[in-house]
Amino acid sequence: MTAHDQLIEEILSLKKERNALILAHNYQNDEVQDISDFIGDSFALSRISAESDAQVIVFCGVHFMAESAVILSPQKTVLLPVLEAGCPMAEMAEVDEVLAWKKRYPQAAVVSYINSSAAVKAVSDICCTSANAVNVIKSLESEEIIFLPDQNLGSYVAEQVPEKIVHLWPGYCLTHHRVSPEEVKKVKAAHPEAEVLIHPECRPEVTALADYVGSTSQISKRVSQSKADSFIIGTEMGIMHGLKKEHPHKQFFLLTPGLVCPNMKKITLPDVLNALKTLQPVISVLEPIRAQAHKALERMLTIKS
Ligand code: CIZ
Ligand code: SF4
Repeated sequence: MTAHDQLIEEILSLKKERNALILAHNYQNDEVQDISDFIGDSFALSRISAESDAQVIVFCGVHFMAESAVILSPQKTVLLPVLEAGCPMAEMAEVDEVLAWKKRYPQAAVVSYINSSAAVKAVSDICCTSANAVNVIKSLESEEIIFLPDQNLGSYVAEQVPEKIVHLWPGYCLTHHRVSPEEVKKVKAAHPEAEVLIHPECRPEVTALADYVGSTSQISKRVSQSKADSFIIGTEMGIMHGLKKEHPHKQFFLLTPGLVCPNMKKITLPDVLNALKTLQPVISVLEPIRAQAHKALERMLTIKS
């Protein structure tokens, strides 16, 4: 047995002993995805966590995702194997600034993308994911919206819902924002037959060149439903692992090698083992904030994607 096999065996046996569930985001390292019980987007994983009987959740993702799991099921022990795995975009919106914007635009409803801290969700009217953002905005009575923190998802949504005034927060995802339209044109020229699927966290001039714009879950669904044999994937490279596994006869090209989120790659198998051994680091959200953030997430649940 190799050291790697031994590590996996230890993780799986400790997982059983602890009655733990291992969840991995679509952007996680391949080997972390392979030992997980479920792979998905942040919201799907939080729901799985809330619905499961497991007492311990090992959330392999970034900080705001583990927080969302705590918001939905505070009675569980939610572990983030590497505490420093954060989302720089979520950190671009702080509560004080959000409160200042609310004062500046008193008529506006605050819509926070799930990539935000629990404290920011707590001062928002409703949350959204990249899959349901358009429907969330359409559902609001308010004509004016503060959309945070992603300016790219915000402008994509604003374009689809022109009847609303959308005040865009100036945040962005370092990984998706750096994709250029030139890179898209180049890869399209190299694979003209491939369908181009791009995440809305990319800049508007990039998504304008896509055949389909969607979240990670929507991109996976689109691949399953499409008749095309090859695809150019415009989101974080971790998603390629699941796509290739699920569709061995289809071809996938990553839009650019720069589509790597360093924070998503921080968690390794030894970190997962360590979290199971020590039951640390535990993610917690203070109670008044959790309950307020829960309202914003629950309100989102009433809207279909
Ligand atoms: O909510 C998520 O999981 C993120 C960050 C991306 C997506 O499209 O699934
Ligand atoms: Fe945050 Fe972008 Fe990494 Fe997602 S890919 S966790 S939005 S930095």
